[in-house]
Amino acid sequence: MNAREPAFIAASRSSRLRQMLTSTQLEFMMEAHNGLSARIVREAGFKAIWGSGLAISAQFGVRDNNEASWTQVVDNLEFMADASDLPILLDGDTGYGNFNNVRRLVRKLEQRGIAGVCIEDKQFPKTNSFINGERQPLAEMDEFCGKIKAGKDSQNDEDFSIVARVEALIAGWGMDEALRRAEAYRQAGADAILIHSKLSRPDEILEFAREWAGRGPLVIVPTKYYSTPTEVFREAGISTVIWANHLIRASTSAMQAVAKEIHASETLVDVEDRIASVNEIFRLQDADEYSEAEDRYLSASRASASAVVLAASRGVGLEAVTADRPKVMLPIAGKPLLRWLVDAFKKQGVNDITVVGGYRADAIETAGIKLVVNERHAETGELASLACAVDALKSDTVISYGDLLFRSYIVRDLVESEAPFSVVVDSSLTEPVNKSVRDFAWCSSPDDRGLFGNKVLLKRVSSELQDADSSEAKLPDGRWVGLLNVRGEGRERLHAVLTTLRARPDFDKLDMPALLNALIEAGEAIEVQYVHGHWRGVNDLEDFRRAGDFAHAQAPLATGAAGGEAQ
Ligand code: SPV
Ligand code: MG
Repeated sequence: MNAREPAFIAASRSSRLRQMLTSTQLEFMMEAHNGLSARIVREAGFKAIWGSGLAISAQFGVRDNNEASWTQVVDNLEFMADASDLPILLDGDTGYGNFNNVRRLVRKLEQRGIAGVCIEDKQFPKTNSFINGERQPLAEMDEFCGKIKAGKDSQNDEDFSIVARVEALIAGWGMDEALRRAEAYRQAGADAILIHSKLSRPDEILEFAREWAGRGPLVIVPTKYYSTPTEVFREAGISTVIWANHLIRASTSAMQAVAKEIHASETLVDVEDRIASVNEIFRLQDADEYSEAEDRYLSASRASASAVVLAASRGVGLEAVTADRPKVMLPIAGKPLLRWLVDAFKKQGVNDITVVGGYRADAIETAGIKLVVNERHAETGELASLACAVDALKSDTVISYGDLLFRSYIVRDLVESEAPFSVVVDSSLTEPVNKSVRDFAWCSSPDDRGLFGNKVLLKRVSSELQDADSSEAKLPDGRWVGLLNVRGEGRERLHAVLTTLRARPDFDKLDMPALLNALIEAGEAIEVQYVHGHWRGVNDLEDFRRAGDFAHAQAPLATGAAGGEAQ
């Protein structure tokens, strides 16, 4: 069983509707006309929905004259039944034809989980009872009884209900005719009688109820005699009251007022707080369930769907150009450094990008990214920033420094790696060319281009060339460029190691190499993807100056000097 399903088997919708009709207490049904309103009716606490012909026609923008075809109505009901688990009683007008159309209607309604149908004794195509009701021809009584019998004979679910609606009072045929018809319809098998009235007082309904004397459930629609206290219906022994059109009317007033106001004011500012928020719409659509399902079903098949970009620092050595922005917002060849990075990720299908800002996070452009802020950026290091984004590590994730430019194949190869952990190491940098070069990487074997494709593992990353713990001072095999891909089960292991590190008193000072080394110490294999140049880090003014040339060379149709040179 699905974990979301309740442990008990809930009564079917049709049996719940039947119970409402036959119960001795007064019950209520609220109109709905589409999936959203059906959900709203359920949330309001109603036990059943009236699938109003008037309201469904109106939301399609057509008249209540069978202008919408019966299949269009039934398709609409399917959305309503999907959006709400309440029983729905369809206002099936005259049954859309003769006995045969009623048979087919009942079967199709059952297939779509509709609990019952109400048919009225007028002729097809009908007109709403409140428009010249007295001019409308009634169906021949026996023919209508045949429709009821045909409907009852064709239902597979014994709880499916057919409600017979008597229009004799609407059409001016009098009380006796109304009672005569109601009795004939009861004997034909109707599960309840809907007695309709267009008077502003409930007199004829109450008289009918008295004469009817409890021979079967009575349903009423007090649209016109709305001011009658509900207690009067209860005392009259009515089974069910239908509030038949109040949601379509409520939404119409709201839409008219808001449309008029926005048109006149040419701004949204005055209406925003008075209408449902976009998030409320998402909630009614059950958007969270979609996100959960996406995590369950999509992430496994994606190479890598998300990235965390560490962008909290101002940039040591870049103070002259970062007074009003963090390093990642420095303009490189016409766009911010961060935008180059984000565009490169998006090009490889890494669309869910979380940027951890800190210094002047307010200046970070947030289009296409999620921004989280490490409020303690001034006194903390990279791992504290990463910890701010742990929620983003729900799918396969590339963790990246924010100050990188690279050729697109580097990210493509990284996200295609099957390993739980993989990093990019540049084998062209094995010596400290200047003080900003850091993150030297020692690997299980050097970059032997002849053995391209061989599995190489990371052994250690450090900014110190001399390894204090090692007896031999071996030259590094390259430099970690600041890209780590975490895939599949690697995510939980990274979480575990991060949790251990967080318990350390010096956690606030730890950087990404500390995480890589801790993973290795915990026994994790971190695969190395060697590159030879083809990337740039922006660590000082000199890097910043040269980054523009590199970026230009990556732009479409660039004629820059990227060539075969190791950029
Ligand atoms: C409907 O809601 O479409 C009805 C009720 O049939 S009434 O409009 O009152 O006829
Ligand atoms: Mg109707």
